[in-house]
Amino acid sequence: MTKTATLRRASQLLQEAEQPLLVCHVAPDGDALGSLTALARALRSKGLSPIAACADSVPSSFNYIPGVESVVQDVDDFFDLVVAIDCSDPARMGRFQELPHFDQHPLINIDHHVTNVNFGDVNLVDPQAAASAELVLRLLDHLGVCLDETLATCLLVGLVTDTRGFRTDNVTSRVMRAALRLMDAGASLPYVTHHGLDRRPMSVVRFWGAALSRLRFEDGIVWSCLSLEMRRRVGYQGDSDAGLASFLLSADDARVSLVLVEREDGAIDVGLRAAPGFDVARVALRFGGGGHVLAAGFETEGPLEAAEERVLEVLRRELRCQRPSHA
Ligand SMILES: [Mn+2]
Repeated sequence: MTKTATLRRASQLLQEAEQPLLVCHVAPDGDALGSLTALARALRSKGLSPIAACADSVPSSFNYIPGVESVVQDVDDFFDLVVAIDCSDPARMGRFQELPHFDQHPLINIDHHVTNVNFGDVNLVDPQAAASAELVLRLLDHLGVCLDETLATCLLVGLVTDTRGFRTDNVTSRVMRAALRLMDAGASLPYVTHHGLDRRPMSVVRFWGAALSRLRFEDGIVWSCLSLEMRRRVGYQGDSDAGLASFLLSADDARVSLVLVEREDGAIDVGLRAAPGFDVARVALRFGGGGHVLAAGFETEGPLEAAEERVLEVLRRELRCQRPSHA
């Protein structure tokens, strides 16, 4: 659990600020954007003028999150505090770190990744939290913010998407109680589940189709690689794997799933998922990335085939050391 002293320090910094810069991670997901928009709205209700920012543009599939239209990609306004949301390390904030005077302001780090490097002046970091949204809720409680339907919806997006509908192994009765509170405040679970989990753009379905046609399975590892050319052919413009790694892990006998996506700049985005009993955060850390025990990712150098070989080699080695006793 978050220490009260940490919550107190974070609240204090926020109350002393006028225009905090709130930043979620690049290639944003539902938790990043839900937590970002919730905190922005809550601080506005407290008389602050927060700037909600994400270095990458927000895909239209997130338009169902209230307030997402006010998330900016460029910041030239004054700010006097930085709040990093759902970022395991400073690089996840993207180019905002290069803003003049960025380092001269205090930084609150709100995150739940087990690989978080505690880069803030205040680290509201709890790897047992199911989502950063859970931590934002704790902070809002501490600030005495009253939950309304919009706030509750934003936060429920974080809980639902990061737990894939309350089915990850970090979902405890505490997480469910947080969700109940959000529903009592007016958030609709069917609305959030429908938009957050059950709908995806046609280009994503085509992207999955292309990836599935090149599926490989060996030694408990199921994987696929997506070249830039394939991605262009199906019209998928995102850099993420669009949930594909989680889907691949649903295959019987899959212990670990892996998706490598070639980006415009030639670098390769790698997403990893593991069945309970394996730790892919360790693998991601070795490549300079981060994440959770069962879901992690990193970025590595191209070309695609070389990256595939490199990652598989490390993964096979890790799987041999980590082989659970029942295997
Ligand atoms: Mn998260």
